[in-house]
Amino acid sequence: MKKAFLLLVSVFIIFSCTKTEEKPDVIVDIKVSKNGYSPNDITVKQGQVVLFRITATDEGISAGYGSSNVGHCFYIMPPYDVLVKNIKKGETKEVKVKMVFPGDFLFTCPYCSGIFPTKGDLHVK
Ligand SMILES: [Cu+2]
Repeated sequence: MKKAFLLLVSVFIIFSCTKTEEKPDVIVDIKVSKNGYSPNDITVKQGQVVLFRITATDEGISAGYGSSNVGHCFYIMPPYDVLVKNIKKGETKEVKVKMVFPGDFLFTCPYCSGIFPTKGDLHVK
């Protein structure tokens, strides 16, 4: 029983997102609008805790489509699988991520990346 619990906990740690409450090593400020992310090419070091602060400078595509899909998102694709959603115009949202996986990753806005160039590259070296 205890073993099963420990296994469950480790599986949770491995597959849960890489969000953390640790102190950030660096802060990355990003703006997002229908023109995309700025910057859209970000390099951080593996092992660092990065505080991403994402500010939306326009309303995104979903204005008027109901309250659940408003604003822009900041989604780092798996294995990071970190999603900050509903960043409204003028609003800044934060997320702290421990950069445990090396490699090149995409970040995107699931709401509007099909229409606008809201995509970026995240390099973890
Ligand atoms: Cu968007």
